Amino acid sequence: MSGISYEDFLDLSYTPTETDLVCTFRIDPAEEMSMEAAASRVASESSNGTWAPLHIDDTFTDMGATTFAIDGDTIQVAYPSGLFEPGNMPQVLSCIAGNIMGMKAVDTIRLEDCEWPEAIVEGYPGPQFGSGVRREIFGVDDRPILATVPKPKVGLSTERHAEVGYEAWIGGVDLLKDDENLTDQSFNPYSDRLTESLAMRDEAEDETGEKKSYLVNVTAETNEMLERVDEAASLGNEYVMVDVVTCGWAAVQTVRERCEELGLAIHAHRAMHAAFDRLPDHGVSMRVIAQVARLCGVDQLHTGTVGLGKLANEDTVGINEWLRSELYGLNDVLPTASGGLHPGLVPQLMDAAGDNLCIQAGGGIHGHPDGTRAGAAALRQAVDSVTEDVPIEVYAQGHSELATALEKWGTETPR
Ligand code: CAP
Ligand code: MG
Repeated sequence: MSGISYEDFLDLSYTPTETDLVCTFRIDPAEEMSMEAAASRVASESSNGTWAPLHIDDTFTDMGATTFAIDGDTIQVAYPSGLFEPGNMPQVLSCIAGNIMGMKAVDTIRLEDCEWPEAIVEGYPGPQFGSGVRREIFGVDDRPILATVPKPKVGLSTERHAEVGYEAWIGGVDLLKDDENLTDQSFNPYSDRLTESLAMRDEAEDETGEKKSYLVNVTAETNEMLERVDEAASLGNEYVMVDVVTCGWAAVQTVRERCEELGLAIHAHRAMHAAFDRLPDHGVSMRVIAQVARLCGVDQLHTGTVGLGKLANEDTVGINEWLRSELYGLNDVLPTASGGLHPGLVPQLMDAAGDNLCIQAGGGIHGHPDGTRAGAAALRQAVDSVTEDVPIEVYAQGHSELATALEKWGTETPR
């Protein structure tokens, strides 16, 4: 018989193996708790330890994690890959972002980053299309794809919602997007909305000669969600939208499988992420949420607006770079910039975030003084000004919709 104790999970001479999952945390130890003791408890509680010393015998498989680095308030923990069930994202998060978030040994703890080894990555499908949606669905690879969410976000009748979509598609956006608050309510039922919107989509395609598609929100209980996915595919749509944090990663994994069978792309909205990532010293960073989303296989993911829009953002550029980085052959994810965007912000956005993007605007299109169609045209013109390398104010001289948008909103962040 021997034992394990929560003090034994610290070894500053340990070098992670190539199969270890390495997690970086920032921690603030509780009063009278040393950094070393708190760091050791993080590794213990998130692997095979607990608050009390334990007895073990030789039938025990050691799946203990090791805190191997401490630098100021930053610690690094290596987890053996055998600790994790292959392909089970909820189980991974129960370990690395579970009980430790509430441990009294730390006042605050934030999971900042993960380095995912091939041994774990190979259990996940990754995105089916990733940024390939631009080329494969729209035949476009020299500009961001553009999306719009009708506003008011809820309360529009089905007919009105579809008309707003039509206006926006004709004006120049590629994608109509449901708001996350809109699923299957009586004022605008899912099936009716899907059918009517796709009929409008077909008209808009005929009139513009461009490919158009619909980010229809299927978010619901998992079985219900699968039925909605099936319906979207059977009516000839190319996408579904899933609110990935609120519906949970297990559900995302199930939807991803079905979408592979049906050839549908997944647009991931991220409502509730700020409950985890907004406090700078506690929770789970958006970077890690984005990593989880890529592993589980979403094709597009909201990652913020580089701080230009209406919502607080964390390191959009760094997250976008990670989403595009090589990850044992997994496809990349197309970042979606959204939240308070309008045409005047597009040059700054593309300067910081590039053109391999989806740009999504609600108020910045439907709030245009001349309505949705003009608003959509203005957003498209703003993108054209960047791709044609003409200053936006100059481009606006020959494009009245853009000129009106600039008069209204300038190039400022909205409040
Ligand atoms: C944008 C939006 C999106 C947010 C989500 C909204 O509308 O539809 O849900 O962008 O934020 O309801 O706020 P506006 P994020 O264009 O009218 O702001 O992308 O940061 O997850
Ligand atoms: Mg919304």
